[in-house]
Amino acid sequence: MIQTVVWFASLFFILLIAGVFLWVAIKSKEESSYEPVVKKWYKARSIYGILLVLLMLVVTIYTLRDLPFNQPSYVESSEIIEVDAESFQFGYELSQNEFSVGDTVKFNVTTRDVTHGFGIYNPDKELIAQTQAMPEYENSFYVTFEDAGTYEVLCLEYCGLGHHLMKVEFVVK
Ligand SMILES: [Cu+2]
Repeated sequence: MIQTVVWFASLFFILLIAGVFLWVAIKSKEESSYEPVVKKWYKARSIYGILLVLLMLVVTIYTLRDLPFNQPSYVESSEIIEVDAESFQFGYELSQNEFSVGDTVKFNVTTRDVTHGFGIYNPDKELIAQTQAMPEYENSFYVTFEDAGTYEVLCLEYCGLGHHLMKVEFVVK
């Protein structure tokens, strides 16, 4: 379905661009004064520019208003479970594979070889948290598990021929 839409949209825009080129080619033989054209379209360009800046401002504020993402969601007194997560070609090793609902876990992520991704998917296959696994470096983030079930960690960065095999599961009870 999407493929068909993309195909027709591409065809439409190709024909549109071809049409514009054809129109310009035909019109180029006509003599006319350039001055009013420049004046008119410079004004249009200024308005377009201002609208674009305003639009980008709105989009930026709207999409970044939740920053910084994934800040610790625990209260000072609550207990944090630290989990060491080591990535390698092609898999993961977690120091703990079982948690309880409500647990706040701090994942310390690193890699033995090349750079990998570390993305946690909840039982509904939604990405809930992710970071990069970098050699000789430790990236940490916090997750509080609210749903019981089997979670999956998948690699989000192409890291070699076995990239698609990189996966580890853990359980929240
Ligand atoms: Cu990987």
